[in-house]
Amino acid sequence: MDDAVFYRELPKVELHAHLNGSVSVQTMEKLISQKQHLNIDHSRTAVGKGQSRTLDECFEVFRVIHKLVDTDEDILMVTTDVIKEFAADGVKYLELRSTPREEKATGLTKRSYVETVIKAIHQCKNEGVDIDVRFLVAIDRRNGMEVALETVKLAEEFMLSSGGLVVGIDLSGDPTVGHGKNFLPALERARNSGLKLALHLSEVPSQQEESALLLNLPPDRIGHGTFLHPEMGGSQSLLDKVVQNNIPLELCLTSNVKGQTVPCYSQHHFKYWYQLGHPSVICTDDKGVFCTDLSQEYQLAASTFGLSREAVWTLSQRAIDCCFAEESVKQQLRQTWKSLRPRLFQ
Ligand code: 6MZ
Repeated sequence: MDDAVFYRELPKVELHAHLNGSVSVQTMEKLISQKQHLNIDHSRTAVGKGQSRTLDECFEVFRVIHKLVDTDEDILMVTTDVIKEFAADGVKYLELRSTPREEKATGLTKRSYVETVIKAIHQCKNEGVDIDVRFLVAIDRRNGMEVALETVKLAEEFMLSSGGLVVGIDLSGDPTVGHGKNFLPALERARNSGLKLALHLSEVPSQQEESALLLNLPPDRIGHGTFLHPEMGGSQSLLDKVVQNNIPLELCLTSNVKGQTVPCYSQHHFKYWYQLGHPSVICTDDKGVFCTDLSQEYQLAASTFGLSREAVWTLSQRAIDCCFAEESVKQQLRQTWKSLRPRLFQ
């Protein structure tokens, strides 16, 4: 079996995917042609092969995408397209995250935003798309603590009314804006009400103080964590907190290299955590913006760090342990992995 087939057929778990960052070129084309008056071309919605941007410039890309995705119909289309694309890439379990937005001009509200994402998940399930999907409601740090609290309340409601589809909270957005301590009350409330916490931590340097505070919660998973460990300017005490609490890391190779927070693939912190034997999950972050998919990310990790197919298999299988869905779902996924294995290793 050649590599491309192996990595696509490999059953995978995707735990760190921002909805609007995951919109593919094909879906973007539909949006651009529906909204020609916005005069947006593709070069502003993605970072192509061999290109890179500063993290700051990446956040400009999201602002452009948000202009294109501003109605309930758009949310429904991008969510169903993204789910189907992950499924076609061999992803069996997906946790999507997205920041509820309101757009006065189109009638989009934060509530209808979440409802529409949930509707899309149901639609895909009813159509028989072979993937299990959960939703994390995202807090954009740019919007401050009051909005964060509102977001948590909305997530609590939907956790109860969505039949277990809303499973947690994500803290994301431009890491250079605001201080994590402002979000502690909202995050504590979320945790106490049973929502899981996936927090972007130390995506940029010099955030030790913020990371230490947020690690005390502690989060259930860490996004990026690029500068947590001592070799990257973090500290032993941060490392100890992550290791002692066994907090899985969501690691996104292409995103970090294209977003210029990691100088090159071989220096990606995946190597550090993987060698430590710490739970490390390969993810895409923004497959649309960074022009990648999860199969490519696994292949990239394997070729960069010399992982055998057996090691790659174990890596994808261990990601199941880090899902926020209930134990019965994880058991089903383990069964799926078991049944697919012979085909990959015949
Ligand atoms: C931090 C990121 C991110 O929520 O509109 N987002 N936050 N670091 C990153 N690294 C590149 N990539 C994406 O998806 C887009 C939003 O996800 C967050 C940002 O808040 C961005 O606006 P949604 O679906």
